[in-house]
Amino acid sequence: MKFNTKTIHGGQQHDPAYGAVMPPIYQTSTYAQSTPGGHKGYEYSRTHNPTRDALEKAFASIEGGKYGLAFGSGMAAIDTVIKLLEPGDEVISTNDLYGGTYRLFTKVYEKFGIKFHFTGMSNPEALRSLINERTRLIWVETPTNPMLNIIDIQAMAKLSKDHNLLLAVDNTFATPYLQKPLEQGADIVMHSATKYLGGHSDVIMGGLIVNDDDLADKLYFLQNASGAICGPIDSFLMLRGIKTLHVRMQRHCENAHKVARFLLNHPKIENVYWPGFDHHPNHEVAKRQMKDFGGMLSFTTKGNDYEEAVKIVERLEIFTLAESLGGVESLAGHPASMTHASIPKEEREKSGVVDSLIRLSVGIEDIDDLIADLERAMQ
Ligand code: P1T
Repeated sequence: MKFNTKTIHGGQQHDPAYGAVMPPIYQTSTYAQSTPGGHKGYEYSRTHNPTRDALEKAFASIEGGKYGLAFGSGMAAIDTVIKLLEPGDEVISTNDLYGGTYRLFTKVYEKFGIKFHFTGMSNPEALRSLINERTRLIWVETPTNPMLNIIDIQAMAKLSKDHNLLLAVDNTFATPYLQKPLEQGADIVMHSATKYLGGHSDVIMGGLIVNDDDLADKLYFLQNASGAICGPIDSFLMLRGIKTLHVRMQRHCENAHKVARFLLNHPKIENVYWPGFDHHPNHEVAKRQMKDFGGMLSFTTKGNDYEEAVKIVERLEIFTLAESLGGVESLAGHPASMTHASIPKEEREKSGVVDSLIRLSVGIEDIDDLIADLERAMQ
């Protein structure tokens, strides 16, 4: 089955009870048993729920993996991965990453004795010096949030295999429409499904997809033991969103391409970060690894002027000033004060998250309206 068919049918079957084409919303916490342990495969909805099961199969299908797990948020999914580790273990992570992930690593898990090394990953060989006998996991976000750096998944997979480490890839920005990390050697794919997978800014959800049986068992155990699952209505909405992923992504990419070119030529703009440019430092990796360049981009204004950046985002009318990304509607964000405020200024500026940085999630509206909105906001 090709990807554009998997988004609609992957892992799905018509409901055996009445033939419903969409998996019904099984809004139930528990299931009747005829005798203790005598049930029809479902005991309690933290452990399993038919609507969530359908979604988990869809997650696995679109990522080309064997097992999918759905969580109450992207952060809950990341949290579950880190719970695979023991005190004293070490993680090497991208230094340019979602502020909430940085916060979870440094403010929650360092306290439990896990050590995190944050580093640029454009040269995978340079990472070897950070690896020691306690290193367990490499955490990669690609494209990175918000600087749109591209990390070579195959090179990271080779490095992790050489040292017997797990490689986890946060595939939120790219989605499996653009890249499939498991096929490139990753062990775990993670999603903030809140974003492109859901696609309509109406659900908070996370996902994990893996191939390895033993790893899947450990993650299912943690999902049930900790309980950060998502409910049946959200599972249904997510299934509905995924059905149009390929069509939406195609238009997100087309529109972002045009917005990136418009910004590049604008006199008020200093830098535009978008992996589709020939001059982007990781353009060649992006071309090899991704089908297209995605719907996200960031830019800075001339003179790194904070006031100017704030004025621009306030003046936008079609782009909504808001946290999040990946919905059909265009959003603009100011990472330094919003999504990445939990990273100390000194740290975030090292990876380019300066005060004038604006991040755009380019939606699927008419491109002429989007460009006109940006033009007006920058006058
Ligand atoms: O918000 P949640 O579903 O819990 O997902 C967290 C998360 C994880 N990984 C990446 C790459 C993300 O971008 C996010 C959430 N990001 C935003 C809310 C944002 O505006 O960047």
